Amino acid sequence: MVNGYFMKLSIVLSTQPASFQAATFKGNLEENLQLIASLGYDGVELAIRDPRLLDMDALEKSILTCGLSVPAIGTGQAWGEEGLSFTDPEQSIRRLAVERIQSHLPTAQRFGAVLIIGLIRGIVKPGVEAAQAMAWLVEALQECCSEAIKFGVNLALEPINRYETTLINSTVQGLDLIQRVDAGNFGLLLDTFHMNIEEASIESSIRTCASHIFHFHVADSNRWHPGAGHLDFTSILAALQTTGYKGWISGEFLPLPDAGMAARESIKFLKSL
Ligand code: LER
Ligand code: MN
Repeated sequence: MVNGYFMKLSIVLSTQPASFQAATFKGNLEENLQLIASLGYDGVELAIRDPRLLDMDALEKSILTCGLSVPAIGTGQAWGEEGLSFTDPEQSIRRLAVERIQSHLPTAQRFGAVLIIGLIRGIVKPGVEAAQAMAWLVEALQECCSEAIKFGVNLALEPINRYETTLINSTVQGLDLIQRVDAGNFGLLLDTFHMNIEEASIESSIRTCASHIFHFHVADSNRWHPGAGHLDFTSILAALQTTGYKGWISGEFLPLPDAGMAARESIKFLKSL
């Protein structure tokens, strides 16, 4: 049984044009913010490629005017659109990736948002040893975490399925990475779409990650909105609740049949549980 009061619901909105398909909202920012608020969401998760390209004061004003919070900031577009990563064999690209993550810290601080480390971690590129990629990853994360502490910001690494990256696919690998990075402001972002591919049991993995869960993405098995596939969200959210999770449940799913309909169906479904 899920206690509805534990759910603070947000949804992903891209602040800039992006090729990533599961950024639920793209396009006209003001219209999207108003629609998201009118559907009953409490917050909006911002996907930001490069914070230097945004007028943050104007963005904050628009968000606050709609009565929305910003629980998390997604950073993966710097990989998707620009190829930046913590594990590129080119030292200069690894440096740009670390600097890009650090450039998000004032924004994360301003909104009290978790900073997401998704695909910007990169992949094990051809010719690179897996152990070397892991060493670069740990080093980059340690550097970002120690800078983030100064801003009071937490970082959340998202285990991502094997078809999108070769680095950190599962919660077991994520927990191992937490040990290696050894920083109090470093945790995990769990995403039900990726978990459905990689975990033997979504519920028991959630229970194992427990207090290391800093943020939570929901999409159904087909990456449509919750309720459109075969995941058991009553059971998944009950498992999350037993960990004492006080964070947000953020919709990151395909904008199908369109973003508004998907967002509407998702919140209706989640609130019905
Ligand atoms: C981002 O949150 C995500 O889930 C990944 O699939 C990005 O490709
Ligand atoms: Mn995700």
